[in-house]
Amino acid sequence: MATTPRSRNTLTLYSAKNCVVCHKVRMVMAAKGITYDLISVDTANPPEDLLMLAPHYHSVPTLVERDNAIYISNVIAEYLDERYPHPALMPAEPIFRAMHRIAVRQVEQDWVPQVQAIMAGGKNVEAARKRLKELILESLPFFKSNKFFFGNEMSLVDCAITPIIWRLPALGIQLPKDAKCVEDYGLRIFRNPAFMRSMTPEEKGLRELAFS
Ligand SMILES: N[C@@H](CCC(=O)N[C@@H](CS)C(=O)NCC(=O)O)C(=O)O
Repeated sequence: MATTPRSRNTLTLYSAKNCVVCHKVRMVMAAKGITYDLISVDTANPPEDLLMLAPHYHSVPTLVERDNAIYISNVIAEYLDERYPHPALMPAEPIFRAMHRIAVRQVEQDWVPQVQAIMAGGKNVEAARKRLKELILESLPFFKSNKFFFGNEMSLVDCAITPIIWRLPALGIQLPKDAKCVEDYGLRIFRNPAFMRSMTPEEKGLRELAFS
């Protein structure tokens, strides 16, 4: 994953040091064992090459493969799942694929803005904490009944959700005792070496791991 001038990797990922959507893409790459060059971006001061590669949408994550820049985290995640099919992170059946896409979209539209509002600080933090907690608690049946969010196989939905669960203590969110299944779900994935590989040093520092 190291960036070196002599790297033979064909993929480069522009990514921020602590960002749930970048973390989602790094999780997909780690789950599939994809090697790539990582360029750490300060989003307040994006590098010139990122501005040139994705002039209309110079956000992170942005994936570059040869001369092509691919952006929007969900587009990157699905691209990687098609380009590197093993292990598959989407089911084969169209109806289940649609269900996965809905869940990933809900995390992006409802959960991620709360995380970003908490990280931004200011007067909206408490409302964002309350809303994120509600959203997680509304999903308890999924955390409770399966090894992963949608069954026994890890999917893109888990890659979207787990970076948020990892950050809960750092975001100042404590779930009630009857939501222990959420932490148990997280621990099942956190214990996987691929999850550790998906994180930047800054993200690793967001939580003290207490594996039981
Ligand atoms: N919908 C985009 C959102 C990505 C996003 O919010 N990225 C933030 C960093 S966490 C960013 O790059 N902000 C700076 C900018 O948009 O110029 C995606 O899923 O990729």
